[in-house]
Amino acid sequence: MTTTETSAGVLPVMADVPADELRVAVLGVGMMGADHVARLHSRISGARVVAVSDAFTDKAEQVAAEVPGCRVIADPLAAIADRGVDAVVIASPGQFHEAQVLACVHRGIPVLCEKPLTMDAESSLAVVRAEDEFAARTGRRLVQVGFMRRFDPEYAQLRGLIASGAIGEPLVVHCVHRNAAVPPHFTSEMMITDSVVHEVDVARFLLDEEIAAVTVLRPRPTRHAVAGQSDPLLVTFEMAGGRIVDVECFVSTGVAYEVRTEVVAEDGSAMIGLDAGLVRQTGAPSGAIRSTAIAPGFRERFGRAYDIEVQRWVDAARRGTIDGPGVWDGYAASAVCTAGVEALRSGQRTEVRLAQR
Ligand code: ISE
Repeated sequence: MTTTETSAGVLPVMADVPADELRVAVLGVGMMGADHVARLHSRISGARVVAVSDAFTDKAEQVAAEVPGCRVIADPLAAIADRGVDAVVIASPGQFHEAQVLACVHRGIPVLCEKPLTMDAESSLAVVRAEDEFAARTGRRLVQVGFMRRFDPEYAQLRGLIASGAIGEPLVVHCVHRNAAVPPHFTSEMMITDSVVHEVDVARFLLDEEIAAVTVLRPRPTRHAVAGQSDPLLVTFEMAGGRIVDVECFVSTGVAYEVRTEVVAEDGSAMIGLDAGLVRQTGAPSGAIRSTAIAPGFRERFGRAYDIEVQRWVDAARRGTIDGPGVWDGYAASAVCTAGVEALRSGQRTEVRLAQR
């Protein structure tokens, strides 16, 4: 067997993989992981999926069969340790992230971890400390967190507009986060940790400051809410500099996938997420209407963002580093969601406790 020198040391080269191609293992091939395998296989250059791992072996085998040369490695930690793997995408359930991300850091290989980084602020901080220690020794970062909205052209444009000063100082941000439906196990807590978490990252990304406190209001629930759960929720973030971000999170609208963000600033405002592609006018039985299509789900709405995110991650990983939100962003999101769940339960304004870096 031939070998090659990489950031991780001397690795065996698989016969059918070009020497400079990043050999990726994808852990967890449910909806998101299978999507990433297909993306890496068909649309991303410079990388190849060489291994997949999933608790459901049948599913792993089915996904692997679509990618020539891809193996199934049953144990995800064995996949991370495998000398034929240069980098890892983690799309497994959140409770496994901590051990898997730490194993990547200990082996010194780049990893793209879907949110959440870990299940709570304390364990996310442990990952921050482990990667900081690696970075102090090597000067490189390894962990990128899958906040894909940062790569969406509309969010990037909105951030650029704020940074240009053209609309003046931002004061208030309004966020709408609506899903057509969620599975029956989806609780109000998950609305914070799974859905609002994206708005946490958006607020920090657009305004470039931390969130200091969270308040959660429970309006009258829709009759379509998962039994016993509060849906919609109204969440406010008080930013460290005094700006306010409000989020309407409504996950059983029965309509489609709607994610909008409006920044209200001193000299104007700007909004994204209108799905205003083709505007159609038709005569309908009850009168003429003007309509546009709405993305049915997050994979359609953010498909381009995922492609850009993964291509940039691959390009950076081939240099042994990352190019996107890192461990601190993952930790800050965990800390805000911890405060958010507390605020949901208590009905009280809850301060976010961030550690020193
Ligand atoms: C899901 O996990 C996502 O990440 C979607 O972007 C979000 O809209 C949805 O509410 C979450 O459940």
